[in-house]
Amino acid sequence: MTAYDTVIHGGRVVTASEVFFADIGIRDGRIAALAETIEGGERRIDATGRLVMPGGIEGHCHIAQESSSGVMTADDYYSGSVSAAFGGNSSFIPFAAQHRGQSIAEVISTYDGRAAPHSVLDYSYHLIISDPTAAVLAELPGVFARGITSFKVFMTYDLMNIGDGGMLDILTVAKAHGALTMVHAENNDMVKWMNRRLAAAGLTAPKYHAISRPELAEEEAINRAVSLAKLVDAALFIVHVSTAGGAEIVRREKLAGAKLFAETCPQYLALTRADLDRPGMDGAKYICSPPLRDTKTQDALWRHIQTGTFESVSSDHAPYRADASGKFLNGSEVPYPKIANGMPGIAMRLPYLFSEGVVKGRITLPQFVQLSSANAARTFGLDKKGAIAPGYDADIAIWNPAETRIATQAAQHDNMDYTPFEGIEITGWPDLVMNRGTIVVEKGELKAERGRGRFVARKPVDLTGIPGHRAGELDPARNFGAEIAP
Ligand code: DUC
Ligand code: ZN
Ligand code: ZN
Repeated sequence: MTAYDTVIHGGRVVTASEVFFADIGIRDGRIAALAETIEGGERRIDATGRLVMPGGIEGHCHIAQESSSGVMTADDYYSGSVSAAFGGNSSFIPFAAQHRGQSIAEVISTYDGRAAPHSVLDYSYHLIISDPTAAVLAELPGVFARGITSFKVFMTYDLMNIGDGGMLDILTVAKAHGALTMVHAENNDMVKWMNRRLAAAGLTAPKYHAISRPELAEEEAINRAVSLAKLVDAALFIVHVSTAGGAEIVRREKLAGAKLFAETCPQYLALTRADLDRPGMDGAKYICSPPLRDTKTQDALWRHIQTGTFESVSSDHAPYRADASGKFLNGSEVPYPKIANGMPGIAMRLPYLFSEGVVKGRITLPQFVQLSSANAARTFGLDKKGAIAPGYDADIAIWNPAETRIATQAAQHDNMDYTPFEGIEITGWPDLVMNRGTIVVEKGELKAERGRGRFVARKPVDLTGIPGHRAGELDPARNFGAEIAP
């Protein structure tokens, strides 16, 4: 009987802080040993010439989710998790979305039914709250107890926008339980005002989508969201930051001590609003919110990635096919506001970040690990993932850093009919991906069974070392002694 089920040997291990040669011994789905040389193992995997890294944790993706206007994503938990695995991820956290009038219990049970029988990877959910009634707020402690410790709210879209008061209510409950509130920050009225002006001028082609959602709409909303969170000293995560101005606010407020986290996404680094002006209705494929910006913004976002403004680079995989099931559910020649919002990218996130980040010398290998998994583990409370260390889940991706391939839709494993990354040359691809010691993908082949992934109960957000903000008006020492109950 050998001490290890699997030994990965000869590879260069990358953690969030070091790069070193080591062998890894895996037993019962966990990393059991890390040493210069490990003998034995029922199975030995030769990683010579390869990088051995924590499997990616995809912290922002939409899987088997209806949008507020009723469009279902093309990917379910099977195709979504398979596609994620081919892109170097060992786990993912899609959203469980409440639509108005639904109880949270109903939402969670719906997504359990969608995920458990199908996912090939471990998963959790961020809960989207669109209707924070007293009854819904009262359900949240039970959700935290189950290990769903983060949720997303919207400041835009009429059917999702919960208003500033709703946000304060949610932030307050979240703070009481150590949960993290994630926010889509765009000023709803600015966008609606732009939509009316553009419609009145007959400017409804896909390219005007980018114009309709100004940079200032994001900047204003980020500033407001941070102010709301600071008032109650709650933790806040700004999703899909797409502007230099928004990133600057994040940087400034982090420095000032706010309990603030943020991400950007590959599409804001790889594409620009010029892509929305492709011939015919092809630009519809590039409609996402916040919208694509420009090359100057790309440079600024890279600098923020390099200098630590963002915890993660996430895909915001929101797959709607370019047909009547997705983008064109409302017709093929409709004005941009009627075109489904979002693009796929769950399998391209890490190869793109590796190629443009590590290979081009913009970030180090440990930074890649931080941005792809380690920080997500800490922020979203996955305390056994995101590291290569004894006791952690054997969630491991073995990468060939030298392999160059052109990205094509034909090579994707999602249910989509296009990739926005078509034709981009990528150097560095995952060869093998494992989740809790089980090989999920190896040499371009799926090896894992449908439904093997497990729900992961998450811990509260780790706020160690973050001072926070005490608003004077809520501090009994400075507000005439008023105790304002949460
Ligand atoms: N927000 C997202 O996070 N994804 C898709 C569309 C949106 O508005
Ligand atoms: Zn969003
Ligand atoms: Zn999203």
